[in-house]
Amino acid sequence: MRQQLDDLLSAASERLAAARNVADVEDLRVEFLGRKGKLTGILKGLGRLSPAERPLAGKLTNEVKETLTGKFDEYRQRLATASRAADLAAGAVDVTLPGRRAFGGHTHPVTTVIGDITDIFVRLGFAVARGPEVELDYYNFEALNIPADHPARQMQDTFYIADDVVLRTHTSPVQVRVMEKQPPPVAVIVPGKVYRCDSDLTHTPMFHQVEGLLVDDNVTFADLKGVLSTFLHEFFSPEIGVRFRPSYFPFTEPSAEVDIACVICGGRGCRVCSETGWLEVLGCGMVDPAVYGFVGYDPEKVTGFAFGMGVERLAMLRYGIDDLRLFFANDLRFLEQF
Ligand code: 2NM
Repeated sequence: MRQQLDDLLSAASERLAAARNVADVEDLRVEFLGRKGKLTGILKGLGRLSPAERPLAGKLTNEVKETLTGKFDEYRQRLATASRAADLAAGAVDVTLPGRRAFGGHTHPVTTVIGDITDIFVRLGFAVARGPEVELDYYNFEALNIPADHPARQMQDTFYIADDVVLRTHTSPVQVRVMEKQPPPVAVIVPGKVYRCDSDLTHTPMFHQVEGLLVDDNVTFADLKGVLSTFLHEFFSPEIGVRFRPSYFPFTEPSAEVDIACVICGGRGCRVCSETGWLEVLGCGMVDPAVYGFVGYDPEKVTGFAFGMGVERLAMLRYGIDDLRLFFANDLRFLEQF
């Protein structure tokens, strides 16, 4: 009996030492201490002993049972702790590993150029005005002295929303709205999206403009030339050549277009400037007195100049971009260069 119990104890100890996890320990507990287990088998044999032997044998059996129960508890505890430590180690973060670079956004070059243009005019004393992109025919055309039979009104240039509602084809209607609301003096620039029913290599149906307007008493064409030359020298370079050419717009008289010396060839002539040495960058003029009539200004008392420029065109010249469509393709390989 004693030998049996000693064998059982050493067998259980040996097997426990080889247990790899809590489940192994539980299997062994069932095998040794369970209702059909090995110790129960020995206990059942107690009945065959003489009444004199029984008390000691019972005591020994109970001692072994307690010893084993304690050992099982100890191993269960130890393996559970080890398993938890292994889980934690497996899921641990190595704070010494190099980090993954966060994806950073970029300002779109068109946005950058609008900001730069705006900054220059704000420093010259202009305020920034904005207005609706869906505009009444009256503000987009009528009040700008563009009569109903003017070619710019044609369906092929203008997106019509209704008979008298259009997507604005320029930001000038905002200047009209500003003049309607406030008496002179006025000095505003209007950056924003404009829309024309036009799409090819050099035209997109939506593009960006910055237009400007300055009205006061005694504003002259010399003021126009001074402000716009200053702007171009700040935007491109203080050395760049600038020239004014007579032109025509329905809302200005006289009107002019402004060229800068070609940014590619410096004026000698190349493919970009069509061998002329010059690049057109602005339209401008003295506001036609007819426009003042629409907004309630007295053309006998005030004069002013206005101008407009295409943002994508200026961005192309500044950054040496030869394809307008790159601005709208949203290809990160292009955008990340700015
Ligand atoms: C241009 C060229 C010339 C212009 C005129 C006006 C307004 F509202 F005052 F009449 N706003 N913008 C203007 C004048 C725009 O863009 C090429």
